[in-house]
Amino acid sequence: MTYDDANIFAKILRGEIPCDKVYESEHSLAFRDINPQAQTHVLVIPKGAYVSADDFSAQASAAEIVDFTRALGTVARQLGLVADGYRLLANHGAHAGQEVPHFHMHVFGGEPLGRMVSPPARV
Ligand code: DGP
Repeated sequence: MTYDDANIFAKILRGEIPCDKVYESEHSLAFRDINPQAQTHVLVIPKGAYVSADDFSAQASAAEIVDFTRALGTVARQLGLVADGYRLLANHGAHAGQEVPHFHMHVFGGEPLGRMVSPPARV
C-alpha cells in the first residue's frame, strides 16, 4: 500500500481540517475519534507518512518510534485511563477493515470494553 497524501489524517496534520486534539509531540499527534466506539476513543498517529504498523516499524526513525510509543502512554495517563484499564488497537488492510490509510493506534477506555474482537461470521 503506497501512502496517499489525500487521506483524512494527512489533511488533519496539514491543518486543512480540524481535530479535537488531546496531545501533540514532535513526531506524534493524538485527537478524539469522530465516531467514538467507547466513552473515551482517541487516535494516536505519527506525523510521518506511514500507512500501517508494519510500514512504521520498518521505515520510521528510532526517534519517531520512541516518540510514538511514549505518546501512547502519555495519552493513556493524561486521559486517566491507567487505573481502570484501556485498549490499544491498530487496523491494517482489508481483513482488518482499515478505513484511513495513515497508521493510527486507537486508544479505547472509560468503561468496560467487552471482548477484544468479534469473531468473523461463519456460514
Ligand atoms: P480504522 O478503521 O482503523 O482505519 O479507523 C479510522 C478511524 O478514523 C475511525 O474510527 C473513524 C476515524 N475518523 C475518520 N475520519 C475522521 C475525521 O475526519 N476526524 C476524526 N477525528 N476521526 C476520523
